[in-house]
Amino acid sequence: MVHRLATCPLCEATCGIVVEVDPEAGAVRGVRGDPDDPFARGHICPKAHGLKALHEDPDRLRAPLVRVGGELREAGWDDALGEAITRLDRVRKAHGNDAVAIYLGNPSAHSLDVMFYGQVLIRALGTKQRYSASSVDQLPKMVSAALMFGGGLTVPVPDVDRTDHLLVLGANPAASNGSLMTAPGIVDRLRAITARGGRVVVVDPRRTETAALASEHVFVRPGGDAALLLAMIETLFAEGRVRLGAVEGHVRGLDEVRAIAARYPAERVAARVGVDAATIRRLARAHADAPTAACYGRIGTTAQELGTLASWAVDLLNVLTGNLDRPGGAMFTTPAALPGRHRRRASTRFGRFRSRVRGLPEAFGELPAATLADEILEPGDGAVRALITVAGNPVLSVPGGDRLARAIASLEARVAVDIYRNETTALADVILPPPSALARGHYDVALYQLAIRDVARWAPPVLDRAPGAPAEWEILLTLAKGLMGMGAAPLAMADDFVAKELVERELADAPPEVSGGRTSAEVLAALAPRRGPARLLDLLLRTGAHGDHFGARPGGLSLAALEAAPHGLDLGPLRPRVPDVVRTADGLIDLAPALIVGDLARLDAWLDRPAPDVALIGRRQLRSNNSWMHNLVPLIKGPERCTLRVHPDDAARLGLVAGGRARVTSRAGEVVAPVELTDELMPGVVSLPHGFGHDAPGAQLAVARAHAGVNTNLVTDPLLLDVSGNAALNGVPVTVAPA
Ligand SMILES: Nc1nc2c(c(=O)[nH]1)N[C@H]1C(S)=C(S)[C@@H](COP(=O)(O)OP(=O)(O)OC[C@H]3O[C@@H](n4cnc5c(=O)[nH]c(N)nc54)[C@H](O)[C@@H]3O)O[C@H]1N2
Ligand SMILES: Nc1nc2c(c(=O)[nH]1)N[C@H]1C(S)=C(S)[C@@H](COP(=O)(O)OP(=O)(O)OC[C@H]3O[C@@H](n4cnc5c(=O)[nH]c(N)nc54)[C@H](O)[C@@H]3O)O[C@H]1N2
Ligand code: SF4
Ligand SMILES: [Mo]
Repeated sequence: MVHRLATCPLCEATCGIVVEVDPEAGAVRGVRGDPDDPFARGHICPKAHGLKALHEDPDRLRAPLVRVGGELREAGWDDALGEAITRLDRVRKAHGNDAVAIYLGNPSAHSLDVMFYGQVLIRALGTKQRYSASSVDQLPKMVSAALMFGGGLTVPVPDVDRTDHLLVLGANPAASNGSLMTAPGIVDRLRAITARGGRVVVVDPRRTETAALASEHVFVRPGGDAALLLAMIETLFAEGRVRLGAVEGHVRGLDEVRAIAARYPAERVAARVGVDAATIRRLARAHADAPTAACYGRIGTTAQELGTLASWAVDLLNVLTGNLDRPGGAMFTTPAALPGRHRRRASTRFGRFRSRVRGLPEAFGELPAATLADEILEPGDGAVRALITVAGNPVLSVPGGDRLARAIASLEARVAVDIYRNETTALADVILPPPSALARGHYDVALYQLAIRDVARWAPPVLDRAPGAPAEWEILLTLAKGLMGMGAAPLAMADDFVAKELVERELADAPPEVSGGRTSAEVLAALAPRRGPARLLDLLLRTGAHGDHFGARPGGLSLAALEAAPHGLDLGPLRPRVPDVVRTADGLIDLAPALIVGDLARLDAWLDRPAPDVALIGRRQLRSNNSWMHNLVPLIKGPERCTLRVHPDDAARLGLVAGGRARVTSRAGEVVAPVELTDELMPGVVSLPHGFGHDAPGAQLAVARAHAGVNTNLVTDPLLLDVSGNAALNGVPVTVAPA
């Protein structure tokens, strides 16, 4: 029995873990927190134990599946990969590159393999039909950050360890463990704020597990955040409390913001938002008067109708109270590995083309996932005829899941790279399962960009891969080279090509010192003999902000340096980064981007529209992870979780009883779910978790099927979108009646 260090890949908290393994048997005996991880300090949540169950899950696919005569059958790797390429290629040859769509799911953000080689596959496809879970998640924040700061991931992170005042809107880190805020052990960090005399204020239509830890909880009507925050900002201007602090001289659009805010006094928005005017003004003063304060918004502020406006307003509040870019406020990271770090161009990539059927804007090269079904089902030139999903389950994650399932079933070719035969992948012609997460190296390139301290931790694979089973990056690269007509080229050669390309791209705009004056060829030679994701990571680390510049900066970071520090490195608290971090065209933070100002018309319409009788919101649960951890007994056991939570007053009014069943109906569809009564919900708001509905034919999820629940995304509406194209999964108008 040996103990091996790893990083839990299951959520954004990036907890260091110790995995007890029997390497001979390839078996996992147990998982515990790594007390010597300087960031997580031994903290884990129940999901970490799920890693063992995940590794052992008999339903987790160990061999590829290929559809033969209508049925998915086990196949060898060469055959399955060949079959996938042939089927996709046939569609491309017949209908063009844009006939093949690709959807990347959430675990992509937790996997070096998919981060790097998913992009290679996308480039090989050369398709405009790109989708990901981003557009059912954080896209509004990315659009607002790109417009304000010049980069989609230039997102300010609340400095929770130093703040005196944390205002949380639409996030439940006590269940989610934090998002767009990598902060392991977040519950302790929140408790520490109040313990040191600070305040935590939670604004949420539900009195959540996080609200229970907070100094104050304020109910808000779903969708009300932008109006609430603008009204708070109006108070700040009216009372002469606006100050820019560190970013003075680095912003533009302040006068415009003053004029905008003047239109949203607390008294105008109070009734519709569900927060009285006195409370709005008090919240504003508290934020401005605190020695330091940070405003933080998450899914409740992004996956809603006014998500981009709300995301913008969150950062505006930070700017206007002098809290952007100062310790204890909202700050930017200095990540150790940052792709494209030296690119100086502004990277607002929005609306450069539009979706064929609904004319929706592209964002960061992707189209809204809510319109994928349209692009498949609507015949004509440019219709999608094939789909690759990588680490995604859009049938359960995207609004209009039933229609999407029908659309996927109608395709000429479907390939899935996934560890499960789930509600989406069961429709595929070929499923290519990557190895267990414990059999791959791990470094959180994406999540460390959003961490509350600068940190770096590399974990080599805990277990060996099964003989003959390719790594996920090898699966993706094999597909890519096959689709580029280079199927016969050795994988190692294709990988050298990928590394060469990345080196050239990273060095193109970089000052010569980051490579210690080396040419691209010399850099490539210095990265040998590493290959795969580890080589690409080493490049980013060595040319990165903390890098060793290939020896020119002794003591700097490299993958070797991280290998020598297996518990991870703490690179310190967040530091002021403005103006360096700002990449807008003129180098100034844009407080009033035209796209966002233009969207205020929708906010006005929202304010004028009466609140729906009942609005549906989502709910995350600690022992769950979107749609894919319901097949693990230790996590799913216990009382039924896919329940409709209803306030008792609403229940009385609507004729619902605890334990009875309710039919939830929207414009888009309906589900029937068991009722749970609780006054934690704001009256007029009901809540149903997502990721359930595990009764689809063909899926191989025996445990999940026994806890099937219903798919809330049959009720959420593919037509209800934010200006960014993100789905409004929260605040869906519904009617609720006994079933
Ligand atoms: N109504 C409603 N809908 C929502 C949300 C909501 O709040 N409410 N939340 C949205 C959000 S924030 C998100 S991120 C999306 C998630 O949407 P998706 O990403 O589409 O769905 P997941 O359930 O995360 O599915 C992840 C898939 O990846 C597979 N997988 C796990 N690990 C690996 C791996 O290492 N490699 C590969 N190839 N596959 C792997 C799993 O088996 C699973 O099939 O759902 C969204 N949908
Ligand atoms: N255990 C667990 N952890 C997870 C996940 C999981 O499924 N399970 N999923 C992961 C993923 S993919 C993500 S993106 C993150 C998400 O991380 P969080 O955003 O922290 O997750 P949620 O629990 O969905 O919190 C959203 C909150 O918004 C509230 N809300 C809904 N509508 C509104 C609104 O209009 N205004 C306001 N102010 N609040 C509103 C909801 O009541 C809820 O409390 O969590 C990640 N971590
Ligand atoms: S908080 Fe997230 S990263 Fe930490 S153990 Fe739980 S699931 Fe894993
Ligand atoms: Mo997400």
